[in-house]
Amino acid sequence: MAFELPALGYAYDALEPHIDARTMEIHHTKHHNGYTTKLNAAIEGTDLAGKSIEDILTGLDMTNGAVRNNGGGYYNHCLYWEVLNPENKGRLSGKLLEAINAAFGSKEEFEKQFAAAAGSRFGSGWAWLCAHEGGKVEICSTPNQDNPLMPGVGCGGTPILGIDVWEHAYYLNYQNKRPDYVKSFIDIINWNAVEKKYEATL
Ligand code: MN3
Repeated sequence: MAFELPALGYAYDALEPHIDARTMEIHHTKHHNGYTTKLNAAIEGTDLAGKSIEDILTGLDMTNGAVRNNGGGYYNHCLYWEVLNPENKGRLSGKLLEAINAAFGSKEEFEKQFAAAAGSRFGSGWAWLCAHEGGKVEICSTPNQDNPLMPGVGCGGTPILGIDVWEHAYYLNYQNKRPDYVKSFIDIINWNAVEKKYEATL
């Protein structure tokens, strides 16, 4: 079974004005599609074919550049689309709110630290909120298409929220103003989806 580019759960223009439709369309149909196609080509005929993406990433040989870059790119973007949705703006509750309060003191302080991690990632990469065994949450960041599931990368937890800070994620609308994009991203986090991912790790 080859990996497939997932459909978005919303229209390309659904996140405007935070993220513009053209950026979303190119990001999904060109970038994510490219990672998906190249991942499939990289694993075809190898013992990785047929494994879940999580198994591929957690057991990854980090010297395998094609699977590292394209497997990471495939997984990371699947998560990115899922954690965005303008309609769930601001609703963070339940066990995840408790874990965020325990780790950061408040949702506002979490947002500050998450924005700082995204803003200070030099060049291309991602910032993450990860859940560890026992329910503790932590922020980390990774370069390129690396992912905390990969061995020796990031904070080693399960990513439940991720922001893409590659320029292709924001440059058409925000140019060099990454902090403005990060702020907009935080405003449209689908907290219901993030909570579900968190609760699945407990
Ligand atoms: Mn991207």
